[in-house]
Amino acid sequence: QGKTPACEDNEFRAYSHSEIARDAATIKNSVVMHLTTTFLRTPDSMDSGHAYLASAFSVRDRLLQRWNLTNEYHSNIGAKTIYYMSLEFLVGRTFDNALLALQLRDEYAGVLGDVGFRLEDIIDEERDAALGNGGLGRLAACYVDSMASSNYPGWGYGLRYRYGMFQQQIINGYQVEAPDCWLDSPNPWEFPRADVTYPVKFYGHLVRDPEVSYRYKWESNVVYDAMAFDMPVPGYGTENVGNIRLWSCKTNGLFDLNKFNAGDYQGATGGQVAAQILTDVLYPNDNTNEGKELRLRQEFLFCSATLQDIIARFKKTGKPMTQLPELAAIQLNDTHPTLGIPELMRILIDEEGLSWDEAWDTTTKTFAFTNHTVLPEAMEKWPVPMMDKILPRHMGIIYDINLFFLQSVEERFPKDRELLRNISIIEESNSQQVRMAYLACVGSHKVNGVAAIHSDIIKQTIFKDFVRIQGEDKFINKTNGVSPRRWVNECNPDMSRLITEAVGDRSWINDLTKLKVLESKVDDKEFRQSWWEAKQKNKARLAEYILATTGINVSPDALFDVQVKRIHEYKRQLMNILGVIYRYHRLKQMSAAERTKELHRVVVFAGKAAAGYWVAKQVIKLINSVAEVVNSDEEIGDVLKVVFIPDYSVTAAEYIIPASDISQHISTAGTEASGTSNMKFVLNGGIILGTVDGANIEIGEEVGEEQIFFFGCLAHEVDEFRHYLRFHQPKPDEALQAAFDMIQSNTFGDAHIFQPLIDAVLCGGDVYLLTVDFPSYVEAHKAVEAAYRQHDDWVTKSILSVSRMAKFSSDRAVQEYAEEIWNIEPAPVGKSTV
Ligand code: OX2
Repeated sequence: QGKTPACEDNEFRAYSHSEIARDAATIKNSVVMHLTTTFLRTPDSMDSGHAYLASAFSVRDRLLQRWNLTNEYHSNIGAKTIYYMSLEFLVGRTFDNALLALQLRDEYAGVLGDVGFRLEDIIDEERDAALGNGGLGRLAACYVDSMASSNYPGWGYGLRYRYGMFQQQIINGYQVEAPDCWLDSPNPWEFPRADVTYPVKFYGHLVRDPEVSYRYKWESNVVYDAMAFDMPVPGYGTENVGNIRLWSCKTNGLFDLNKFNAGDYQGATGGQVAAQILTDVLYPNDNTNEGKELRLRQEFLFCSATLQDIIARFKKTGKPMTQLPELAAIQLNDTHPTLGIPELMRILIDEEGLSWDEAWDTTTKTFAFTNHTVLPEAMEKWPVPMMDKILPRHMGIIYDINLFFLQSVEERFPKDRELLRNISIIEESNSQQVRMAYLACVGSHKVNGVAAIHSDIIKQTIFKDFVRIQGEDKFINKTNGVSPRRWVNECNPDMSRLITEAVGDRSWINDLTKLKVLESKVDDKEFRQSWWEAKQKNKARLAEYILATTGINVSPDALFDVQVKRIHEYKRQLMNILGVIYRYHRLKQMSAAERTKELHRVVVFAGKAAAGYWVAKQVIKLINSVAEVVNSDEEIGDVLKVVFIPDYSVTAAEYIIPASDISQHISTAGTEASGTSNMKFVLNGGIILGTVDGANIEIGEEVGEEQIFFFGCLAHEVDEFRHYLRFHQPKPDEALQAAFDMIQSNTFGDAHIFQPLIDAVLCGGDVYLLTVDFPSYVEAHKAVEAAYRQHDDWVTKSILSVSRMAKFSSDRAVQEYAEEIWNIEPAPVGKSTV
């Protein structure tokens, strides 16, 4: 490789620093240039797919300039950087987001309009980057968005899955999974970095250092190369552009020419297949841990490449390794990247020659850990024999971390064997298991939950003993937030325009405290009318989307009642559909005259079930079966419609959320750590019907209790109810019994299919407390209906809610992390562009 000469050519430099050109002629020129030279098309043969690609590449050129400058600037000033490690980034689309960030949307709409395309149609050509399951992955995407927009030097690190979240088809009412081949067409939003590649070892054996007993050489000939792909993260209102670095396994060098020459064609590619599978698929599990060996190998490939990269960058500063925490903070997004802790220890001790104590001090000062769940089925544990086979060096390091930790505890709490057993990183079960949450906790200087109630619960449950040992201060709360860029400005243009008018400028997009001024508009007749119309327009847009995706016609004049999220027993979509069935039952009992007085309602569901989660898939079938019967019941007509929108995604959410009147967040109290769509719905002028759980509670505190419909038992009551129901037959109230009866009389098809769902409630201990909460759930729906009929009061609730939602911006959340955990400061590369 040639050396890099200092750049003395000022024209070169000047170009790389030039302003973004905004005039139509330059934009047109660059779109045509990409159309003809990048895609070998002519303007006459341009379809909307190529119009998208050519425009996206043209926008990308403009973004790249800023991207380069940002990276150059941050490394020049030696800025401390936050590395957000996450196995999931649920980014969605980038084109519109980039246009808005660069404030080029009107310009591109004009240029495309001149050649007969609507910008909305062009935007629709982009495929989602769906490298995540749900809230956890979308949170990671919102946080890198906030880092970029708030000028924090920050990178996301993740895996570049060849197949993202599966595509959900609904066939005969059942979910059917199809692969998500999102990379089939060119992806303008990623940059292959062939020169950024690291070897990652697996298996092998250890050779002890003759001089230092805890230092080893790890030898193995199973080595894979992880190569970086960078995705730009456009900052809004700033010239900063952030980065998500995703690793992909390289396969080219693994082709076995000797086997090929000997005619063994399958054998020749065997090594490639083994490598490729490492970054082929996202495990489609939300809040569950499958304990699959391939998943462990994915996690390690990710952690090893990331840590090597962070260290390579740090070493360029020439500083001693013990100063790493002064320049790098690493946040673990749940336990999935926890192997980063032993991997950093290995690099520092075995390769950099640090002592154990120096390495441990450096590691714990660098890492911090976010916990996102208390569900036992989600807790990552790896069998010791599996870990020992695949990662022998890391298993040894984990044993030592545990040993020193337990020794330090024993000094303070002598002879408390039970305490030692409870906090040990190694669980002494039938086959020993590594408890990843404990490893993450011990190896980090801060541990946080994602909403106030959740942060309290983890201190009282899984980390109770750790709080006692390591002190209260280590365990903190960081309530989640969502990006106002994507979740208001991008997805709800009409409401955004109204807010901009009320605020006087667009500054609210980077500062949600500005929403306060809406409160002064609450009595302004014209404003209220426009507010209502914006919602109606969004509902009409969703009605079109529903028609296109399901063939069902719904009226925007009905109340839109929405529950969209992963299908999970704890989220209780079953309770929702049972409520719908009860409503249907009541409507059927009424006279036609009585029915005309009923409020019209469209109940919208969407969400994916993990492919192996049978109960969740039966719930989808039940929803679709109910929809089929209700929607074709002529007596019922528009009074009740039930819709299951297939293939829920970030893009689908951008249509659905702004159109909701009421949205349901109805998890059994204490089970939903935070929830983030609840924030998005309220920020878009919708009202919540929810349990006293997760971030619902804090939303209620902010918007005021008039603006939210709570029901159900409280988190501290749950254990007692569950205990009671384990030994006593659950007693459904009349309403719930009516719903069960309707299912059991084959109203929605063969009742046998659904009997297991009923049995889980009546014979399985009703773990999610449907029988306990159903009566208050039905009451809460009545209250919603009465409130919606008071049209004026409803608009007031909607405006007041939005005006009080500042807390739930991811900008606030990221700022708190930056100040209280990462100790980093904003470093704007240029001037503000708002
Ligand atoms: C989710 C949680 O279930 C959800 O409550 C939370 O809002 C989100 O993470 C972001 O914090 N997998 N997904 C989650 O946790 C796990 C584990």
